[in-house]
Amino acid sequence: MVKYLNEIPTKHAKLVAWVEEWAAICKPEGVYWCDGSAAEYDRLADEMVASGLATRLDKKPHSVLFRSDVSDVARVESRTYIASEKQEDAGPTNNWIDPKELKPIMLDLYNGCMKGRIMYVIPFSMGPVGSNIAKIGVELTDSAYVVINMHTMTRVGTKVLEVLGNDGEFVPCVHSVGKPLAEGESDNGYWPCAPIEKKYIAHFPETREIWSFGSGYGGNALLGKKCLALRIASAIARDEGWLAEHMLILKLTNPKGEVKYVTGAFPSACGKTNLAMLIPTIPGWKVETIGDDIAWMKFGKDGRLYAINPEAGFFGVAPGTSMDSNKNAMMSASKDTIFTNVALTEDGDVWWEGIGYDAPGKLIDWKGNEWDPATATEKAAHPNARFTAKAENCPAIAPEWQDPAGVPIDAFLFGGRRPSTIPLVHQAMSWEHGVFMGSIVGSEVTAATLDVKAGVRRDPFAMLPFCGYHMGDYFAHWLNIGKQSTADKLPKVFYVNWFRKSADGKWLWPGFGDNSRVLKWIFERCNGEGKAVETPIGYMPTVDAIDCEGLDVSAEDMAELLSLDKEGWKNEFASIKEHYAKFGDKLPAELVEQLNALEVRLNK
Ligand code: SAT
Ligand code: MN
Repeated sequence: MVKYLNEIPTKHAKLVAWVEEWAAICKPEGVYWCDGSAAEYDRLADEMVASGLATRLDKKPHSVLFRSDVSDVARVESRTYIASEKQEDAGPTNNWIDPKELKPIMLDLYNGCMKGRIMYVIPFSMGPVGSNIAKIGVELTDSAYVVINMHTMTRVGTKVLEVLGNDGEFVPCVHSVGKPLAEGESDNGYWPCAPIEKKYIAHFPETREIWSFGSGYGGNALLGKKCLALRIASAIARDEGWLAEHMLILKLTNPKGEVKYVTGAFPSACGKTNLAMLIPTIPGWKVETIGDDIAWMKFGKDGRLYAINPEAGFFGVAPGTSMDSNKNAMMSASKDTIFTNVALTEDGDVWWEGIGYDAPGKLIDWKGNEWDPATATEKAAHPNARFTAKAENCPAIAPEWQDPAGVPIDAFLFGGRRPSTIPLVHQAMSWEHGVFMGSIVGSEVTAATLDVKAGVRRDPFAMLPFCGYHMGDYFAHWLNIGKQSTADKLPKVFYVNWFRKSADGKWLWPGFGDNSRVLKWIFERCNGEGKAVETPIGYMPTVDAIDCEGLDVSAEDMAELLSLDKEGWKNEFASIKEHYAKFGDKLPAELVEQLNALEVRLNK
């Protein structure tokens, strides 16, 4: 028998039956239906502070700090699965496992996994409640940390159940930290999770289910984010003819008050959140934020693509975020914030590497140990330490960020960290060329920082860990999207590179607020203005087309940033061909044609 801790707030028979089925498997102490209220958030946060799992921050109003287990600090791609019925539907970029094999393994783990804990039922909406682009999910979890994070990152509770009605569709999401408690046992203030070999973050694209076990951290546990809004949604979007993308959304306003909406896909560690919240260095221009991580886009009746941000908050990387690098993110996280794995100061504030000032004395580091700036040999904050902050607390949030109709997109940006070859900005000559650009997105990695060989790590559309189906089919889907409208209505596609270095290894471009100069050219191009030359790789700005007023970059450096590196591009071909070979006969012929045509143009 299921013990309910509060009243069942819905008459949705299928939902209630599903909750009871999982309660019978997981065997929690009781089942609690979340209402999404501020009182619920405060009560759960207080309980976690009282039990020692969280620390109240005296210097940050209404904010708490958590320290995770040292084994549970990030998404684990090696334990993330696409369990489609056929292996070829998961494709070469995903871990595939037969659902018939995985489900019994996981059911075994789920059996009794919530003993001694509460099962929280979280009805949530990805996207403004009731928007026709939004989707509803329901997450079952035994982690109160997950509940309060979901409060900030999604729209939770009663209003969602109202939209769901008695028979609405929802994506079922099951989550457990995988650490049942024996009679009388408690967590003793330690972050509960399961060892790595028992962690599973599983997606069933055909049945649109998510099962997660063993981790309490970020995208492994907040199932609305990467699991639903990207992996499952990408499969739904393919079937329904729309786009679920790993993209920021920004609103760009020129001095005349004209507006363009821009989305951008960049691999991790390329400053996506910084770009979404950028403060322009050129007078009269304004950037406002719609979203910093995910965009869902559907065609409107007018043939344009309209985007919503399915999230309601930011799950941002703390280290490196400062008043200089991203003032708007710092302000967003100045109150009502959940910090995870940052360091704690003696006076109850947070600190991390790259916060912009030295540690103000001794700290407690992310592992809970004393940390002395004079003698420390390790970092005080984990490099993947996070802040969970409300979008509504961002000073740069656009007034229309919750418009259920979405915002019409004018331009797509792709980019990565490329110290050589790729110019500051170039524009695609057609939709197909734009899809080609997205398909070859990559970032340079050094052997020292990642367990992969040095060179360009291709991360097509920045979706490598997030595409819920075969990447070759995903490219084909993008090509199909272009056939559903006309060039004048489809977003223009641009490839940007803020990370170009000179031969002697110094940055050629200052980045951050000065990226607004490139956004200005993109804005002009969307208006059919902006000076450009046609080159073999696409349209590039003429040297005088980028607004350099007040910019501290020499004319030679500017020329290099905007030059076509023919030799570099020739080397690029081998690397692109190697990348494309992975997709076998699922690689669309249009992309091979794009590559061949580029090679011909460059060799002319
Ligand atoms: O942990 S998340 O997946 O939400 C963030 C990230 O790794 O990009
Ligand atoms: Mn992301």
